[in-house]
Amino acid sequence: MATGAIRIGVIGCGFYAQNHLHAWKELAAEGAQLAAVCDIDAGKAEAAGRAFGVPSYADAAIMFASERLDAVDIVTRHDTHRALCELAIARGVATIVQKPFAPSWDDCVAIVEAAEKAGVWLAVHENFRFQTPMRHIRRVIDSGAIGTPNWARIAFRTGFDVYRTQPYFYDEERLAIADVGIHMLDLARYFLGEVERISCETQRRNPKVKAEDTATMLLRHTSGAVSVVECTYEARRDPDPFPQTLVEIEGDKGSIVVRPGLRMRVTSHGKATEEDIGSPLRSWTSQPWHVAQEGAFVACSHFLDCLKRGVPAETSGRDNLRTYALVDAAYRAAAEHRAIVPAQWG
Ligand code: 89Y
Repeated sequence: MATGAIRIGVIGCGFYAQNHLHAWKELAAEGAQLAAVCDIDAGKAEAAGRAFGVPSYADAAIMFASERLDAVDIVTRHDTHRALCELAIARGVATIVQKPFAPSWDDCVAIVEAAEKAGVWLAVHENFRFQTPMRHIRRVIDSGAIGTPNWARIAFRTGFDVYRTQPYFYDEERLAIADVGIHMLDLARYFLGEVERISCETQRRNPKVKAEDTATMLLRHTSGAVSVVECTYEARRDPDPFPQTLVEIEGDKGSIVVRPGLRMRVTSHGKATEEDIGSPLRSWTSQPWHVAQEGAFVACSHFLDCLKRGVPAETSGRDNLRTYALVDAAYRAAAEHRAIVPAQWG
């Protein structure tokens, strides 16, 4: 890839994109250069352009024609992802796209195929696995302290008003699994490996919401491990851990238990230790969102490092198809009342 700074255009300047914009700005020290911003809402684009001192556009095609970009970070709603990815790929611009990858499996596959055919680097901004607490857990697994992981529970249970900042949630055709369950399923892969089959029960506990707001999933991993993967926006808990993911993993030599407040207790060969694995606050992050915001920062930092080294991202388009297949399989499992084998590609 480029030898100088990596010039990045951000498409989408809404609520979540602010985290990406701050991340790229902070990563200037590592060789990222936020070069331009774009949003179909010209007001949002101009505000971001002013705040971050870069040119702004209301049309992505014009941004591509006017700017020399090494990479684009697409932080729009998923129904726009395929067209925007195809636009970037056709211009040979390395592409990062926010999760969920696209509205359908066929769209995701088409994007991956287009990128591979054109030889364009493609990554999905699937960020929960990049959160500091999740990286800590993975380090403990890799250290061998709990032996071979054979059971896990991965849970995102909150009653935090996510509808205030993401009001489109009310009308989504697919909600809890597609929005946040996708992160939990990606973490299940990250901690326990690939999945052989999945079953799922969904609930709609909030009558104002069109789709499911709660899902309870059961996964059999190819290693033989089993995981229970849960997500809900309708838990009434005190403390409410939003947006923390709580994890329990058992192995043949010990266990890892992460409780609200992100305290991790590791039992290894009969001896228990405890540590704080909370995310640090950055100058632009704030409680309680900092856990998720910092995950977005670490993800961007990972993508930058991969772009500089010319290697695929951990969450490349090809890799993310496996997470997306689990999302699709979970919806099918819930609809058909049976365990489903996730689709495979390539
Ligand atoms: O959209 C979701 C995500 O990806 O992280 C947290 C969130 O904003 C609400 O659950």
